[in-house]
Amino acid sequence: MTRLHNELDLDAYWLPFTANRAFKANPRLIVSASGTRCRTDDGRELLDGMSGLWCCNAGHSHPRIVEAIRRQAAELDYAMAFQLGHPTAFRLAERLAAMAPADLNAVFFTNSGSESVDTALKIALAYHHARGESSRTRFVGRERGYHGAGFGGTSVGGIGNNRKAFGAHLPDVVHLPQTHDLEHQAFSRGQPTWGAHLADELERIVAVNHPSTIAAVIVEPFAGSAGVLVPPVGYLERLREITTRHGILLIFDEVITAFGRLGTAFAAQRFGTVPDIVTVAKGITGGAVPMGAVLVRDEVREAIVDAARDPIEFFHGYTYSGHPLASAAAMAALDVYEEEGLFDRARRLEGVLEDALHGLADKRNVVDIRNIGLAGAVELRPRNGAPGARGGEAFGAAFDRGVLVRATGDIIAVAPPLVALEEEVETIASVLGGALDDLD
Ligand code: PXG
Repeated sequence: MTRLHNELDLDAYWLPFTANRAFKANPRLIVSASGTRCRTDDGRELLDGMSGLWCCNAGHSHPRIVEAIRRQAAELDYAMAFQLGHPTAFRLAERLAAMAPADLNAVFFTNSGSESVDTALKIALAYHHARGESSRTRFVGRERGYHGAGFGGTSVGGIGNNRKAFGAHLPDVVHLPQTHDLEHQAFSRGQPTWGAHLADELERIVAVNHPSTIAAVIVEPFAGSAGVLVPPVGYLERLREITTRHGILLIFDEVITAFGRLGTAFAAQRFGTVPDIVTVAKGITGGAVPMGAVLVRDEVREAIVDAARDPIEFFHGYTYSGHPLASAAAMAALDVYEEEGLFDRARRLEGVLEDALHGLADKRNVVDIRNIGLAGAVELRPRNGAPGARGGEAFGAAFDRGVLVRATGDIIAVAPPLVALEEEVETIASVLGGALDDLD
């Protein structure tokens, strides 16, 4: 079969977060997908070990979601988003609020994780402003955190490569230390027992800067992009305790962790820790239509709304906030999660993934394996003088053997769709193991 890309001019499309020159020399194209499988332009079938990119939690092109989008597109493609609404967005907001823990009852819609993060940061600033604490403008992020590609998210993010070309970013950001430690945590199953004390660094940051300057702390419950860095037992609880004590808002960036990745609707439920603001995207629609949302506790919204002198209480939003197609896709995705019991299923598959991944411990160059929920990572020793090369080659070798994983430097991440069969979860790990055997 001729490869589709032979007929394509690859020049104009500038791919995101991609080695464009290498890609265009050896393009990999997906032309269709269904359930846990994707098909390439040269007719090969791949098992999707990454749920798209942490988003297709219900598998690809779930008929229920496809039909909901189709019907919504025919009925109402778009309704003005400012000073006007449409029913599906209200239903979705109500449903998300009901799924969320505690009083995370206000839902602000966006179109991506990056927009959710920027929105959450602005809500935090507006909250303190409304309460007469305008000096609280500083944000605390974390080393190796990823919060999207907006200026806000890049600023609180802790990945040097994502920041180096873009100047000063938000002026007032401090970073907590990251939580992963090979010496104390290597080959942990689930949450490592060592490391809760790393949250105490927040006390030092608060003391040095004074609480009255700090608006919010933002962390991913587990860091996804950096390679599945699992929070130590007690760590998130301690962040909650310190932030509460100092009047600082706690934001959980749940773009990856919400909608079943951890066997619960939100990581906040899995870890028994309720933040003030939660950002989501990705799995909210099962990846079928772009959408994000920010869930906000009653007190935070009320402070902003009650203090407003303008009729418009919060000067922020997007043309496509609560877009009808996205809202319809999200309602259908939530139906699928519920009716197919996918969050419980993720919980059941967690042990299967854990055993399968940790079975790779003796493979060459493996320095760590870690997992939580339906996510895991295998960390490889970097090749001398060529960091990231081994990870990239592992991705390529797994692809050639029929499984999609994700390489971030020398860390291989996997996050199977929640609909995956036990055998498929095992296949993802065994194929990755075979790929590792291919590498020097
Ligand atoms: N926050 C978190 C925690 C994320 O993981 C974003 C925000 C930004 O979302 P958008 O929708 O704007 O991309 C993300 C995105 C990877 C990978 O390789 C992870 C993401 C995106 C692309 C690749 O792990 N997460």
